[in-house]
Amino acid sequence: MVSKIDMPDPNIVATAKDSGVAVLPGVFSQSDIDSARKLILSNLHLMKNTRPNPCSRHLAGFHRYPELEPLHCMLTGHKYIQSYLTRLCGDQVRTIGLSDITVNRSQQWHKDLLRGKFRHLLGEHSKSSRSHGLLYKVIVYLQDSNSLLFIPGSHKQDIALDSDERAIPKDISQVRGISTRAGDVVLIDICTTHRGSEEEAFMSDEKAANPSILISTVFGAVDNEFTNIMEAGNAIRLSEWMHIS
Ligand SMILES: O=C(O)CCC(=O)C(=O)O
Repeated sequence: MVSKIDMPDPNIVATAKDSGVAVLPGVFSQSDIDSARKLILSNLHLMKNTRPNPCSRHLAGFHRYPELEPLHCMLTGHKYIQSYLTRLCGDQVRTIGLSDITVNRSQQWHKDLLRGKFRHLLGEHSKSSRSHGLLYKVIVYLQDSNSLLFIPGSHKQDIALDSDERAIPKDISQVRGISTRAGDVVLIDICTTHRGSEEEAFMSDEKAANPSILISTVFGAVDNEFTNIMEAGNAIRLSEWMHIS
């Protein structure tokens, strides 16, 4: 019998390639999710508050912290997730150091490319029309979630990366939402224009007591120019992030 691990669903692969986003349902159990939440909530002291909401936290490059490495392995070591990434990116994949944990963190429209003052590091790869289909972010929401909004097909469309204002969609009829259950996995092409929740969504006692958490990391093909460029540029951006107080 051919196992689920050997056989990525071709419809899900096609959705990721065509629209820029796809969901793998039910990859992790509720107990996996509960353990991941517990680990993050006991390590909030490692994370920064970079939003107005005092309950918001962010840790960029979380894979570097021994306490949190098991969470990165949860994303990288899962054969079923790997089977999709090799189908999407190439036979041999690796992560690039672009990993995040966010807790009650708002996120405006953007692409996950290097942006603002880091955009020049991409060279020709700043064009999504050239760079789509090569690097994918894997996101796991540690609760049911409908925060992710995106523009289908935007991973093939260039926008200027000088300001995230450029990512705000002019035609809101193009916007699609993604609803996920705790345990689902989201695959998103890093060239896709997307956003998370507004800041106001986290301004409640309920969110302070029971925060919305996501973990993510980005994969690309080994020996691929775009993989190497994003990794090198992200390392520079990450070293600046470390100095934000
Ligand atoms: O908060 C969300 O749902 C979206 C997260 C996001 O935009 C990102 O990880 O790049």
